[in-house]
Amino acid sequence: MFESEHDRAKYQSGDPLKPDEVTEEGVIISPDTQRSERIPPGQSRTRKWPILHASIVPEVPIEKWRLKIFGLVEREVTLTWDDFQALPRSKVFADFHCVTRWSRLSNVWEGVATQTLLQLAGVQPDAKYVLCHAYDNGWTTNLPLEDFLADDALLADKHDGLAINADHGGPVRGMVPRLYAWKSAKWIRGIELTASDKPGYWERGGYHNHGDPWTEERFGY
Ligand SMILES: Nc1nc2c(c(=O)[nH]1)N[C@H]1C(S)=C(S)[C@@H](COP(=O)(O)O)O[C@H]1N2
Ligand SMILES: [Mo]
Repeated sequence: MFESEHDRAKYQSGDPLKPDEVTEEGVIISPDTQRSERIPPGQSRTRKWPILHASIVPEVPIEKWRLKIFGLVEREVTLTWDDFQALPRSKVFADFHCVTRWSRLSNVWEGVATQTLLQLAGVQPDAKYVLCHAYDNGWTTNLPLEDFLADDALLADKHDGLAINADHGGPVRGMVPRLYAWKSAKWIRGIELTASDKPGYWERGGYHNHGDPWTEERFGY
């Protein structure tokens, strides 16, 4: 039933952990996990962790990994792996909803809050949108700055206590739990702040520009 040790480790055999069962101090609880019905309309729970992406799995060695924060910032910032690891850490308990109709509940993501990263660079007043750039052939996704800066949004290097592997976007992936999963860039390498909205890879391909799973913003505008 399992193709790899990773699949076995990530399989959820029991009921999903409830937000009030998270006992660890300081974990941010994504508010959508506190809804009486946690699974958005048209979705169903997966116990596995499916792997989904548009093209390749880029191999990004930690020594070569860089994160650039640019565009409408006060100071352009380029972080190395060591720089990223030295930042204050954030831990988030959240559900994860893919527009192809699976939802993986009760994930614990660990990394650096998007708020922390944008404080480093400073946000210019006319910045309103974010375009996330990834290592897989220039893949991008766009979202409003406000959604990117949600309290439960982060750049994660760990999932449920283990390093995020290359298939799932390691060394570092974006995680914006309140939007459909394509807004969470795997293999993230750049955060670009812009004044006007620039549609990303799947947004140009017909996916919804915003992607709220609760109102089924799946396709089109
Ligand atoms: N860089 C990049 N990020 C991406 C994608 C992609 O193709 N490239 N696919 C998105 C989609 S559609 C989903 S459902 C999730 C899947 O994440 P997972 O493979 O870890 O489950 O990654 C998202 N982030
Ligand atoms: Mo997806």
